[in-house]
Amino acid sequence: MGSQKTFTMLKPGALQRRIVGEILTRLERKGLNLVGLKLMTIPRELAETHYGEHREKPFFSDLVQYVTSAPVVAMVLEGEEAISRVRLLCGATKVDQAQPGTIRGDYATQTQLNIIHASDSPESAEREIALFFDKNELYAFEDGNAEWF
Ligand code: FUP
Repeated sequence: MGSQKTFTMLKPGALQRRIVGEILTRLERKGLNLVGLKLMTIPRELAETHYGEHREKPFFSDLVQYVTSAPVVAMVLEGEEAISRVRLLCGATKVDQAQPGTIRGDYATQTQLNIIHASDSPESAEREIALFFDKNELYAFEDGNAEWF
């Protein structure tokens, strides 16, 4: 057990379908702390680097085209075992394997448009956070115990 940071991205379909709030609510309810958040259009080169492990796959160019086609919500979440917990909340990559109750299971209609990305290991989390966020865009989470809350 230990606190981890993980990179998560809501893909263009989440914005188009106006379900960003619902997905963020699920992540926050599970106790994950939001320490980085931005709306951005991903430059093609960044998308190709981010998904570099899939460069040879038949779906690579469609995937890059999709995630660069409109803004995404990029975020960094922090918490105990955040990497595996966020993956569990996301559900399986393939739409027909994503269980009901997971984000993909409840919202995704096609594997290629599966709503959300989340880092799958400590190495990918570190790499992806650095690709998408400058250090000064990340915040320390403050518990809501100060009097002005
Ligand atoms: P995940 O880590 O769950 O996002 O899964 P992958 O890294 O295997 O896949 C990255 C993205 O490629 C998926 F979100 C959608 C796309 N993909 C396809 O379009 N078809 C596939 O068969 C597998 C992945």
